[in-house]
Amino acid sequence: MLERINNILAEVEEFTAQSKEQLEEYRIKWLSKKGQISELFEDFKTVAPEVKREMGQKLNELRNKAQEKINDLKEKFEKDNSSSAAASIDLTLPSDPAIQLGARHPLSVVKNQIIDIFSRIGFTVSDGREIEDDWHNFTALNTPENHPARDMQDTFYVQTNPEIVLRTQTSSVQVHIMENQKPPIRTISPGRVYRNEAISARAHCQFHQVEGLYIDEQVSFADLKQTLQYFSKEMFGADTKIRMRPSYFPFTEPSAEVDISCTLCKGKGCNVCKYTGWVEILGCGMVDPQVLENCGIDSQKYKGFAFGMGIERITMLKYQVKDLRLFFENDVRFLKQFTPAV
Ligand code: 2U9
Repeated sequence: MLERINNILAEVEEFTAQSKEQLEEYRIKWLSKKGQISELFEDFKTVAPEVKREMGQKLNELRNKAQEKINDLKEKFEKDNSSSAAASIDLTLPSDPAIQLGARHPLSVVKNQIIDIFSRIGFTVSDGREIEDDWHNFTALNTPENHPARDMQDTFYVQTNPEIVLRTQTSSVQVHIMENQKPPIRTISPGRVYRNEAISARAHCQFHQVEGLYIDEQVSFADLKQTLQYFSKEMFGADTKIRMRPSYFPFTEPSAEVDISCTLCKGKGCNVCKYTGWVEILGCGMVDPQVLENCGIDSQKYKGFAFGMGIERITMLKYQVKDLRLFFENDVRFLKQFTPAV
């Protein structure tokens, strides 16, 4: 038996396979259930007790060496295969013309422009959740239950739970910030919001907002006006004028709506501005002291301004898009028109 073991061992040590098929042939020959080594293990059962130990060690050594050899050669074949496949790829060839590049979505393009403009004057960007509780979406923002302002935005409730909503405004993100950070706070929150509205060219049940918030010891309405004037000129061109009209929001007092001089007719009057020379772009105001208190900020010490705009609205104005639904269809022929210069 020892002689048979030594013969196979010598064969294993010398063996090099020329092909995967040959390797498989030898694996079967040595290690399969009916292979030579398995046969030796069968015979081992009848070996005399005094040589059993030595023979057992030899047999195990043979089986391990054969298995190792098979594994090594198998690995070598796999490596050769993949490197020869890699070598056959010509990286200098032009790519398949049938594969078309997509395009950045216009809402992302404009969102990034807005972020860029506000970053330059020290605003950070805050993200938050789209499923929000009643406190952060409404109550902290001075809109308690039965407040008439809740009628202004029809809300999607999650699983008929009146406490959990799809956020109707990204100011909810800033409530979290105010609860967790000490002023000064200077941040914008871009993101998707939801309102239960019928879909048309001018309304959708989901859209995107950027809300801004600045809280510090001495923040005035003049700071708000300057900030929005800077934004409007950066976004729509240096000759853009702004005007503010008094308005009402539950979370700001005083509140205003901001118009810019019509980007198309430069204020002369056209059908985009309905012959008024002005188009509305956003809402804003001084943060109501009650909102500061709701979020744990001393309203005697700190003041703040806030503003909010719809990204779709800004994009439609900037690029003369006439139908809101185009933003949600993802037709690449539409999307490709907005790819920013790199
Ligand atoms: C906090 C407190 C107050 C954000 C503001 C507006 C005015 C506003 C609308 C514009 C068009 C939303 O997309 S829209 O429908 N927003 O008019 N938003 S002031 O006020 C805040 C924000 C955060 C803590």
